[in-house]
Parts: sequence; structure tokens; C-alpha cells
Amino acid sequence: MHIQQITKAFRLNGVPTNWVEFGHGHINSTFKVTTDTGAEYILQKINKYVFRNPIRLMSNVSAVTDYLRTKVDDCRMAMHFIPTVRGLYYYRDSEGEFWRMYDFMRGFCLDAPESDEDFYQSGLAFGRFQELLSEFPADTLYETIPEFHNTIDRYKQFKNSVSIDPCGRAAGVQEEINFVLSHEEVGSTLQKMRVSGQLPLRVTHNDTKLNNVLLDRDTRKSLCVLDLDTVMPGLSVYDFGDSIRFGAATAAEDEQDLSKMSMDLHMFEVYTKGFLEAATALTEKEVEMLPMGALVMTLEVGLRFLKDYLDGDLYFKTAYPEHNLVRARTQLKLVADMEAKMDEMNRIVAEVKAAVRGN
Ligand code: GN1
Ligand code: MG
Repeated sequence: MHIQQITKAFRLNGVPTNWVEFGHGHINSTFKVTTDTGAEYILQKINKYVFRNPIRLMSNVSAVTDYLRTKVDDCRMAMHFIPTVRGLYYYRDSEGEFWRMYDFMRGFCLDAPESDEDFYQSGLAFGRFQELLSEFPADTLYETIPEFHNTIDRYKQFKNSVSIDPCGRAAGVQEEINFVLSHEEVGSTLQKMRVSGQLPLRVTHNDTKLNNVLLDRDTRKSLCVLDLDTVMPGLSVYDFGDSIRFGAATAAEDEQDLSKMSMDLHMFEVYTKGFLEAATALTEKEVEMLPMGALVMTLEVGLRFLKDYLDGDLYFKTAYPEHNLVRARTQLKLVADMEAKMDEMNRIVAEVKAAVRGN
């Protein structure tokens, strides 16, 4: 279906004159649309393979953004979705594809921090997200991807792919498979604490990479967090952990030279500072488990990349045949490095907590 046709379904300011592909997301297709009045929007086709229920997804996203907009003074601190002419936040085209539009916000996102300050700003942004939503009833949100961070379930799925081995790839990656399997117990720690109630259910973002933080073009300070598709009930420590996995890593997610991949403890400290300064509602237990959140999240993503490689690259977009395997290897390398640095991470969290909270 033609992009211009799609945009007609939404209540835009002006008539679209220009649209270009935009961003680097692994999941949705994204376009930037400009109208004859100069208004700028983002148009996205929601990936139905990943998000089986786009209507529920948009219900979560609009509930959270509407709530956030009542909590902030600057409209750039919360995303603004555009209703369709029928008053919905999504449009279903004749081919059954789901589309949504939101205001393009003047600002920029980074794929990697260029300074400590950038990463500190992203810690503040995700901490603020946690804080602003601390009184939002998390259990009213749908689980848009059921069992998304249920590592116990992820292990079940992983073992299933290993045993079916649909592409005959398992034999070539035995070392990686063994690494994942040998970490099953540590991987299940937080899920068990969620079930037992030791960690509270929160509204979580679930994709807390630096490139989902919008920074102000002039001040370079964080404005808000983007990509709310995976907002759902979850654990705060996972949101923290995914940021560390991505932003405190010394190499890109798909770096081929594994010797370049490790965790930078200084960056870990920088992010922890921003996150804890903003997220004042976290419990003592949540703060204590932050380093474990980083470890488990990295392990989970490594497992997911490896599983997708075994499955024949069905989930994540790939640029070349071994892309998912390369990604899995970097994540597993990072897990090993985090394990070696666990004591230091715990010490840093305790120190930052003492400095920020005074205890
Ligand atoms: C996917 O496409 P992107 O970058 O927003 C994935 C995350 C992974 C990430 C790994 C819905 O996010 O869970 O951590 O790739 N999103 C979904 O780069 O599965
Ligand atoms: Mg994203």
C-alpha cells in the first residue's frame, strides 16, 4: 500500500509532500513524513510477527503517553500520537497491516554515547520514566509480548529450538549453546523474585537502549524516551539492565572482533548515577539487584539472538547470514565479562546509592 494513501487516514496538519525511510529499528518499518505546512511526523508499520495484537499494543502506548502528558510541563517530554479520522490511534489498511503516526520531535538519538554526559542523560531519562509512572497501575497494561522477559520461559523456547534444530545449525554452535545452558540458574534468579513478590511489578519500557532516548539538539539534555511498543508490566531491574547491556558495552552489538567486547565499569557507574537520581521510588531490593539485572538481560538477549540463528533468522532483521550468531557471541562475551565484574558492580551500586539517597 502506498505511504501517501496511509497518511490520509490520520488527522494531520497539512497534506503530506515528502516521506523517507527513517531510523535503524530491528522490528517496525519507519518513515518520516513532512506536509505542505512544514509539519513533521513519524509513520510506522507495526510488525505483526513480533506484535501479535497491535490494538492492545496501541492501547498500552496511548494509556501511558496520555498519562505522561499530564505529568510533564514541556510537551517534548512525552510522545504524542495522532488519531485517525475515525478517532483511533491506529489505522488498519486493506491488507490488514497496522499503522500509527506520532509527532516528529525535534531532537536526536545516539547509537552510542559520545561522552559520559550522554549516557548519564539516558540514565536520567529511563529513571524519570520509571519515576513518572511509579503510581500508574501496571497491572492494567496488556502484556503485548507475553512472557517477554520471562527467562524461565525463554530457556524453554531455547531448548526447544536446539532440539528441533530446523536449519541444522546447532552442531556448529555447540560452544555457544553450552554457555547459555550452563547459565540457566543465574538467568532465572530475577524471574523467581518476581513470582515470589520480592521484586515489585512496575510499568517498564523493556527496550531501554540509548538510541531510544531523545536528546535536545541545543542543550543535549534528555527529553523523553521513545519506542514504547514494549511498555508493559515488568521489572525495573530489567530496564536498567538493558541500558547497561547496550550502552556500557565497549563494542557494538554486532561487533565481529570479540576481543573488543567488555563492560566499561566507569560507564556502568555513570548510568547508575543518572538512573538512581531520577528513580527515587525504587525499593532497596530493586537497587540491590540492579547489577543482576544487567547480567540477566545480556544473557537473555544473547539467548534470543542464538535461538533466532537456530530458527533461521525469523525474528530479528539481519543484514547477512551469520548476523544473529555474531550478535549472540558479543552478548555472551559480555555476560562472561559482567560475571567477572559482579563484585565491582555491586560496590558501585552501593556507593552511588549512598551518595544519592544518603544511606
Ligand atoms: C529489538 O528493534 P529494537 O532495536 O527496538 C528487540 C529488543 C532487543 C533488541 C536487540 C520487540 O529492539 O528486545 O533487545 O532488538 N525488540 C523486540 O538489539 O523484540
Ligand atoms: Mg527500539
